[in-house]
Amino acid sequence: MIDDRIDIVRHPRFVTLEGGEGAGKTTVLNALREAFGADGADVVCTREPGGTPLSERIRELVLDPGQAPATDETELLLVFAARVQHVQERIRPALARGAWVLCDRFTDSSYAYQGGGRGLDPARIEALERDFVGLRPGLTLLLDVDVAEGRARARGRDAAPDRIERERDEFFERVRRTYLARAAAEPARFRVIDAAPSAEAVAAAAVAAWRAWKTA
Ligand code: T5A
Repeated sequence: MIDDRIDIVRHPRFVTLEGGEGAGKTTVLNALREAFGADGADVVCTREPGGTPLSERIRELVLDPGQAPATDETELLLVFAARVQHVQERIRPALARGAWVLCDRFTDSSYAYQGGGRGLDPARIEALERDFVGLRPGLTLLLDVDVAEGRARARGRDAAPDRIERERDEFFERVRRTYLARAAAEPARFRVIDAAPSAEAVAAAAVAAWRAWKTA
């Protein structure tokens, strides 16, 4: 049998932001976009699930609280379907033309939420990553904050909680533990940012971590 699986390759111009609910990724993404621009870099900012018209429609299915309950496996396959489209249609072409890609969440979210949160076997997630994605970030900034604090921040926004935000605290504790375990296992790729201080301080720490990594 021919093994046509793709290897997982880290790309140095692919940067991702990860973290639990309300960690401040959106705030940090805006600061990083400015910093990239100030350095004269061509940068594509995008998010997951989403980033292409089809992937954004899948996002609606995944997060819609009115959607009939999905099985954990269906949820996993939906986020990967969105990711495969996103990688092929948007991320790889941007990297190929020399741009940086800054993405709010990527495959680490699947390990944290579907693996840690839902309890799915990480080996199955890795099989999907290897067979259909084949790409890892050069740098992942993990914004780490206490679950209660992050959830309080997320609740402070106007938007109603989505399907995943309605999960219990224990779910998000497992998500956090999974993220921290992944960061410990891949120290060359991850930088863990303490997301407890003010939004401005967290954004400044994230920009400094990116600059230090870029020049290392
Ligand atoms: N998902 C995603 C999966 O389950 N599997 C997958 O594979 C993928 C890719 C996506 C959901 O999908 C799940 C994970 C998620 O549940 P999302 O919109 O990306 O949804 O994720 P959320 O974490 O829900 O996004 P949030 O908008 O809640 O969090 P952010 O972006 O981390 O936080 P942000 O910047 O919007 O800030 C939230 C609030 O806190 C304030 C902000 O002003 C804002 O009001 N804030 C701070 N307040 C005090 N101190 C700070 N340091 C603050 N930083 C921000």
